[in-house]
Amino acid sequence: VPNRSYEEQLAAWEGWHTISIPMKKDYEKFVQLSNEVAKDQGFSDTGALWRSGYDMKPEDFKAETDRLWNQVKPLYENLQCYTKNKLVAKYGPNGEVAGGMIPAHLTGNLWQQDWSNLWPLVEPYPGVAAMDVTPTLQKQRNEKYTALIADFTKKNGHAPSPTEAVEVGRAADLAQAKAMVKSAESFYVSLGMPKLPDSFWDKAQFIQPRDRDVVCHASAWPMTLDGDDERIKMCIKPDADSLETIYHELGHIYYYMSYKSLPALFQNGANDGFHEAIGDTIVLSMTPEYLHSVGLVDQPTVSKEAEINAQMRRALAGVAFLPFGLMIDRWRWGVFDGSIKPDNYNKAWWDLKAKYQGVAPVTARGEDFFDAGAKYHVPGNTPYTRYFLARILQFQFYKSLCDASGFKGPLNECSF
Ligand code: X8Z
Ligand code: ZN
Repeated sequence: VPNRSYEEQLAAWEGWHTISIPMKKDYEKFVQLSNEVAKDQGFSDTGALWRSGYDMKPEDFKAETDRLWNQVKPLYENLQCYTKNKLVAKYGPNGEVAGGMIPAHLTGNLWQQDWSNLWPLVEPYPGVAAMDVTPTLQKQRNEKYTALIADFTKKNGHAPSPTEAVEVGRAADLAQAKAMVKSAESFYVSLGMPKLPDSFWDKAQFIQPRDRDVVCHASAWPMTLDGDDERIKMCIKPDADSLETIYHELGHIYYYMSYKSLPALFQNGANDGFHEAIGDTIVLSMTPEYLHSVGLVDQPTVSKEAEINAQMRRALAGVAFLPFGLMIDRWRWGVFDGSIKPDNYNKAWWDLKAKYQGVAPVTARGEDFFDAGAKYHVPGNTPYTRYFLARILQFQFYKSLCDASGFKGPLNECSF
């Protein structure tokens, strides 16, 4: 059950944002060094280098992202306003910040990039067609645990001690994580893709290790240029979020596997947005009917209300993300080209959050904080506009795949 306490969510949000305070000085230095490298390569700064990978001039790419954003902005504004009203219904006047902003700590996500956790607050027709796969995934994990405990007891002639039970718990976590990856793999295989190589199952990191600190942010890696060694690195949990991320990561893996016979120069996405969009395209095919067919949700009720529920659920992940996907690099492009200076890092960050996302902090966030650094991709230095593009491309890919599969009917009902 998600914690909806205003105060506890605020404490969690503020607590996480202390992580990046010490990064600010290093980040300033990093920006200088990175720009030197970009200049050596003939670009005005790192942002221009990042914008150069789209078969158009860097300035034209900026204009293209504006064009795309203006097309989807009305949809986002409706979602933002509807959600804000629901937060006001739940929290009273504390549910909004002056100017119709959503309080940054109340979206069920530390960065306000995915609002899926707000589902119970915003569900248009409560109780119509259960779409949350988390309870089923947790039940599956617990069933594995019970079975492994029984095995242990049978084999050892006694029930496990508390320490042994922890081991059994980890075995159950790992088995459940692999089962979730298997089910995603079977979707790709059903589309005619190959199975994942054996080494994937031996070498990937599926759950958080206990003996060392790791970066849990999910990623996918081609370990060689021509071999059979693709891996994901995740800390999978039995929930809906992890399941979608698995599909996302396997999108990268299948892209790697598909182009590994090509010369190294061609071993990349058409652009980085394509790479991010493959798995997300597949996720769109996880319709209520599909989820039901693989036993993850009860019988879907087919009705107008159920359909609207399903679309709202999709919007909380996809539409809510759009301005976030854009503002991260609006900030970094400004940082790299010098229009945003270190003594203005945090103000510029929150100005962009307000402008694009309509979210605001409820406590002062002065320049002693470095809130951008609390988002993985900033210190990790992964460009972010790719995810904005992917949120557009995934629908175009999805439509093409639905057309190619011969589907006729409303697009949202298509599972290719
Ligand atoms: O970073 C990721 C993937 C790895 S490429 C897990 N994503 C973005 C994020 O988490 O911020 C996927 C959606 C957006
Ligand atoms: Zn990705």
